[in-house]
Amino acid sequence: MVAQIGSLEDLYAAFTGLNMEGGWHRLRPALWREPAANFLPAQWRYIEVKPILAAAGLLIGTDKAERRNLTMFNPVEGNIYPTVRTMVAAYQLVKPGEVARAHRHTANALRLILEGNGTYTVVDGARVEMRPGDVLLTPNWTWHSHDNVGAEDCYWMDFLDVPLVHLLEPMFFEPHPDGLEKQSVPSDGGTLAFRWEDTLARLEADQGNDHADAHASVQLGDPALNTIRLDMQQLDAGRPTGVCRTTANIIYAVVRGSGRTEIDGQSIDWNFGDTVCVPAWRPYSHLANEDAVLLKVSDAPVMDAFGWLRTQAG
Ligand code: 1HN
Repeated sequence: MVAQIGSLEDLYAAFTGLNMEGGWHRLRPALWREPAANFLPAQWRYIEVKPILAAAGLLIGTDKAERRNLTMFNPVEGNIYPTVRTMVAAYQLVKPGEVARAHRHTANALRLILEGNGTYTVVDGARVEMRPGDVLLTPNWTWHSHDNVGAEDCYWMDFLDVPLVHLLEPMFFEPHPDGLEKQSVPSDGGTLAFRWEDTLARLEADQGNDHADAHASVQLGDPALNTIRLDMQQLDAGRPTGVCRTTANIIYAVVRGSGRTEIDGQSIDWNFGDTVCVPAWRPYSHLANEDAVLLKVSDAPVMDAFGWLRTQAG
């Protein structure tokens, strides 16, 4: 057989049907000098999403929807799920009297509460109140359900590493056999809860410190989850940040205030509750037009674990 391959033409013809290719003449190279732009800078406005989620609240009950949420998919061609390569962001509504049943999955998750009091999340039997500005973690394989015993609609944002789990394949998911955990004990959430008032106090204490992409910045957890790093960041009105880029993929949530983020030549104006994504290696800078707080959700721990975290600050 080998004896018959006497020319390059023969050689390439010999690959046919064998699922192999010569490393020297790929259609698309396997290696390139620096991260290529693929996922797009993008934004979702809470003011547009909220009425649609409210409508879903009238049309779909938590009896029918395991979770009543809207997931944000990046507009890059061919994509139908991730917000950035490794993470997905969603908006969720739980109305008074409703329960989002208990389940667990290998994907790590966290929530940022936007509006509404009187909702509790139960994480591995710990019943934790969720209040606006709070960040609550549900790590890999922890049971979690959410129930609204108050009088207000509760809106929040979810962030999960589901797309990373899709890429690496270790997906397991299990609905709770009883629908809800039978026993739960009231809890302040311990290391799974970051309270808004505590975060604000920490930001206040960080005033005057310089950060590449914020005027004050505190990390929630260290890191919050094995795959996700969280930083709550303050931007002072009228003071632009420097231009940064990082191999980490970032999703921002607007917790307070309004402003504009420049991402790789694109301007994105944002307000309370908006989602803004900054895919890997895109240069970005922020300028708040009123004092603002952003939650920065990134996959930096994944990059860091493998020696791939590179960050440039200008
Ligand atoms: C999920 O399990 C929750 O438990 C929220 O509240 C959002 C988005 C994608 C996949 C699973 C939750 C989710 C999710």
